[in-house]
Amino acid sequence: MDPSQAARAIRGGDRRVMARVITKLESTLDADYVEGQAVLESLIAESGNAIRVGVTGPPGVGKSTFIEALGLHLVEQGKRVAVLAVDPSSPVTGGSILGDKTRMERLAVRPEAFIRPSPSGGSLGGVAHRTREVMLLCEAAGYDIVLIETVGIGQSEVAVASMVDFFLVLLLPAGGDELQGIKKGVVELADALVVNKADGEMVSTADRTRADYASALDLIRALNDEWRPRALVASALETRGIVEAWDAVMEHHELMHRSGHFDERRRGQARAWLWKLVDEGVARAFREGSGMKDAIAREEEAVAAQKTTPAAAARTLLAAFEARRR
Ligand SMILES: Nc1nc2c(ncn2[C@@H]2O[C@H](COP(=O)(O)OP(=O)(O)OP(=O)(O)O)[C@@H](O)[C@H]2O)c(=O)[nH]1
Ligand SMILES: [Mg+2]
Repeated sequence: MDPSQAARAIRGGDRRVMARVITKLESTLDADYVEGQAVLESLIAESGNAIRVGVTGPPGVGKSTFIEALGLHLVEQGKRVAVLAVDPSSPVTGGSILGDKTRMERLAVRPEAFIRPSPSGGSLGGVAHRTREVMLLCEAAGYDIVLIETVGIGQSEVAVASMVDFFLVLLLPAGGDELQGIKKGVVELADALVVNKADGEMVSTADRTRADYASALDLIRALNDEWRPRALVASALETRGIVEAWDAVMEHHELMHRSGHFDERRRGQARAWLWKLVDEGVARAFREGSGMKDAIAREEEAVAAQKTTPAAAARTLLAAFEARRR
């Protein structure tokens, strides 16, 4: 694959080439990955123009249904929408956590939409990293909005929050005033909480739940003073509350642009990503360096047997690493 030719095709909206490059970026073969990177590098200047929205929430809350309804709303507005997923493999089953049930069939048939499931296998770090690169590719291909689905357990929502402009957390209507199934940390990341499945018998429960979350949000200091995270209700199934949720995204977007926080957040995210890659590279070089494996085994054993302190062992290993680099 010639990188500049592939880049041209992607700019021109060639989805077949795009899918091929994404497969390369997701490949565990170094040679393929490098090829994919070469294409991404020639497109990087054209990335960054989409509005990036993360959607998280517990399994089955309706993330895919919500994203499909939102995506359809956006394509009706003449927007081009890319949908990506960050799905860490389950440590228990080894399989993916996000259900395969919803394939967003109505959105998938729209030529204005591009839907890409999560890269399979690999660590969360690896999966999130690939999704980030695919997002940039989608932007260079002219998609106006990138929606990223991730399941609201473990660290995946933190990974997604660190790559989007707006982080939307879906929740279920809860009985009484219990704020069930949500960790404080996730609420702190949220730019909006949406109580989904506000339909049928659940309408009034959903309204109450929304009010409870709204008061909970009042107690948590906003990330910055300009934006106060919203609590909303929706029925993804009946396509209600979708427009209101999108209005919140747009309002947030305009506010962030006016204040300069938009660029600040993006620059901070890009810098953090750079350092994550550097840290990973250094850690790999450290562990795989010649002679390091034996030294590491030795020091690990010494620490386990309380023959040395972890600090002293770390010093020894770092000195060994330094020495072999000179
Ligand atoms: N009543 C009702 N059901 C809904 C709503 N949104 C989604 N559902 C249903 O809830 C089930 C799960 O929906 P999904 O969209 O697959 O949920 P998800 O959060 O993407 O699920 P995972 O990806 O498996 O975590 C499906 O049977 C949907 O039809 C809603 O607003 N109201
Ligand atoms: Mg889903």
